[in-house]
Amino acid sequence: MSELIQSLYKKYEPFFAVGTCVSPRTLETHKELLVNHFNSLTSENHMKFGPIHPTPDTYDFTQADRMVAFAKEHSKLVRGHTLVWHNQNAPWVFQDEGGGFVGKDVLLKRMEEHINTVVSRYRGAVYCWDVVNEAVADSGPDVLRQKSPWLEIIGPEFIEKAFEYAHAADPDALLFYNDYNESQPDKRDKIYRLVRGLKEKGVPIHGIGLQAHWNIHWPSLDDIREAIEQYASLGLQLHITELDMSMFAFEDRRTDLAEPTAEMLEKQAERYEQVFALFREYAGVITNVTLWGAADDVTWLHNFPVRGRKNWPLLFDMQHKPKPALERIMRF
Ligand code: HAH
Repeated sequence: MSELIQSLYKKYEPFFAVGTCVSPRTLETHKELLVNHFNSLTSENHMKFGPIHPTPDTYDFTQADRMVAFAKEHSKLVRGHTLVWHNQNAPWVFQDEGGGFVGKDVLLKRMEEHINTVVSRYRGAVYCWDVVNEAVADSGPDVLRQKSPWLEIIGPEFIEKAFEYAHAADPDALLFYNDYNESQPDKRDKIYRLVRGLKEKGVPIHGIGLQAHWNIHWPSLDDIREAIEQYASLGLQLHITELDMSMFAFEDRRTDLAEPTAEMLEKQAERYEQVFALFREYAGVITNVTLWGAADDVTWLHNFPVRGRKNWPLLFDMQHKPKPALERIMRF
């Protein structure tokens, strides 16, 4: 019973903050879990460009304001997610009046206005921002993901510009580059080179976000450790920003499982235990570990990468009860 288990975030207070993403719904449906077990909150969707800035002259801060107020009321940190990404944008951003791409100068102006408005509004309330999300290519020789309108219109400097605008809007906010497959050696090297280049240019960047969308088979503990070591060598702090531990390999197409098997739950508990032990080892550089969901009933992985494939990747189950994984990361 969650009443009987010790608070997750309190147990980890000597090491790092422990967070989760939230939605307008989970602020209500998962309130008890949020209040008792997490001390950092990230909006799963409502600070993204599309939801928060749907048309050129309108911002919709309703849901973001609500979660920031909740965080304030319950003394939680807030991670801002995310300012510049190739997904979940409002289509107008990249378009001119004829429906074609806008020019570089116009897009830079729009980006600056957006970042300035959003970051200024939450100055003092949001302590860190995922300024640029997922700009690095998954495979192939290119460092940067080629299919991004930000890159296509502005060129590679869209990244440094985003950090400069964010820093100007809130000089106290910690600014992060955030990505997934961050522990996969080829992509890890690209992320490392990108961030090293930014640091060398004096771009205001303070951390790397490791999304950590992992599963019970992958990535290896050695690859995770290697990634942490390499990123940490840049002298930045690291946040684990979107941790979940899927029961399936990425390419597994099975959709017939209604419940996790006992073996899956055990394997997952073992993996969570191992990765949290590793995070504690690096508590000097890792300052926040955020899960991508408070409990298994609200994970994005019920529909990604396979529609309708039920998944159980988090620390609390469908009924919000502690799973074996939670018990194991509390035992040290
Ligand atoms: C993340 N992308 C995003 O950062 C987050 O905003 C969203 O809510 C969910 C996941 C992860 C991702 C991936 O693991 C594989 C392919 C594309 C995107």
